[in-house]
Amino acid sequence: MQKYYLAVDIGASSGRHILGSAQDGKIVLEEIYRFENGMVKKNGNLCWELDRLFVEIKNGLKRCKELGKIPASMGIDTWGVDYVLLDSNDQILGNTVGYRDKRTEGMDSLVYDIISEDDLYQRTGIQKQIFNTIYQLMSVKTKNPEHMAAAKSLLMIPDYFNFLLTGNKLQEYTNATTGQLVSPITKDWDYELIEMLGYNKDMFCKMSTPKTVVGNFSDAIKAEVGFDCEVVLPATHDTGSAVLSIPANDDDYLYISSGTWSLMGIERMEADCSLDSKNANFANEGGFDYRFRYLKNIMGLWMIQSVRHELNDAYSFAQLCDMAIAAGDFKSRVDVNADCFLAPENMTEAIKQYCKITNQDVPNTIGEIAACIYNSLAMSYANTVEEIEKISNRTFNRIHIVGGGSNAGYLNELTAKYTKKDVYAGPTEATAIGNILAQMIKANEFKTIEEARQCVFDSFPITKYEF
Ligand code: LFR
Repeated sequence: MQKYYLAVDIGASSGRHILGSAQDGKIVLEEIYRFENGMVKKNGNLCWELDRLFVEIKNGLKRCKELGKIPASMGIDTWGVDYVLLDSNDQILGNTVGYRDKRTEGMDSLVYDIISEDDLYQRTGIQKQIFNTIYQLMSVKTKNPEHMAAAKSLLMIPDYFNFLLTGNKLQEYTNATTGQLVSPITKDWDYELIEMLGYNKDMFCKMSTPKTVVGNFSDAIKAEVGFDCEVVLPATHDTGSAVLSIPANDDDYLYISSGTWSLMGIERMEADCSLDSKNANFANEGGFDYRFRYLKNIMGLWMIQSVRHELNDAYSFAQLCDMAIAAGDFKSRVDVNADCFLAPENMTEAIKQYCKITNQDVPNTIGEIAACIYNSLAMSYANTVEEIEKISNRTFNRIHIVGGGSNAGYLNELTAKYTKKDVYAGPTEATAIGNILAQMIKANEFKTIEEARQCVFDSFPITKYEF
């Protein structure tokens, strides 16, 4: 009988249930369920709808049952940095605030009053992002101290869903590292740092690595979805799963995990927590088998996704690319990583405003806006390549782009052009594949990461864009 592994992969804009199986030496995927995601305004905060997302997770499980394809195991991955605090009755304290909310404004300086920015980087190796868990918790400590005092557990989002499925509370390592509270040396919570910051130390759960079994479904979930299943930890940070599925076994490449964000970097066995690395704003995120993901967050497709929404989703991404190509001569560029693009009221206006204050031509047509975004993104990739090559003191031959954004042919062409490197695009479902690979490695379908990555290479189309 065919053995299935289920990936529940929830990104910032959508979630999906994907069944994976090994057939004739290849991985075969079947998407069986998809749902929307996004942050919504609730009592003035941008929040995730975690209750609805959990209903969607169960809906997708019921779909497995309907199809008669009961997975041998399942794993959940999501974005990083966000979490819930649970009280003594395991109820969520406060709003389920998401990372684009403005509550973290000014929280960096409160953190740096306690520990200098340099020391913080040397301890954690994590890139400063104003939305990191460390700054979110400073906002809770200062604005809702009663929540921090009452909190019995802090669970990152995938860990929370795993808890709802199984009743067990574990903290998965790769997702935890995104928060800037984990030591790359001990690979555990940095309790000394946590105490210095005055955060409730007791709420942090036991650190567990990918391949750990969280548990089986609780009786209530079994009854509701109609079957039992073992819940296994993949790299629950979506980017961690995406990086596991890069179809290469040498180290002569950089990768971009391309989606709402573009995460560009390399894989490393040791963390680089030097000040040079800090000043270039790189992160050493924890990866599968303790391989570090040395990378930078680049604003990514969020900008074009936002512009598309502002046009009432009237155009497909392919159409927007075509308009950008037609406006190819438009020369204005923006710093895609500028704070003003993180959560503007209106992205189109934010881009126009940026061009205006930097004395560049203001984009007027949709094509000009799109050309400005795509070219600026590719330019940012090229700058990042330069920085990584300088810091690591070596050069890289090519770039692998994985994830949904690897479909954007025009952006891939621009990436090859600006970085002067060959680009290999695909697989598009990298995150779900990485999630499934972790489960397959756990089940001994693959002995090593290398075997698993070779199988990704053999199983999915990869398109080359020559520089
Ligand atoms: C990508 C991602 C990034 C993280 C950002 C916010 O989906 O997980 O890696 O920096 O979302 O959590």
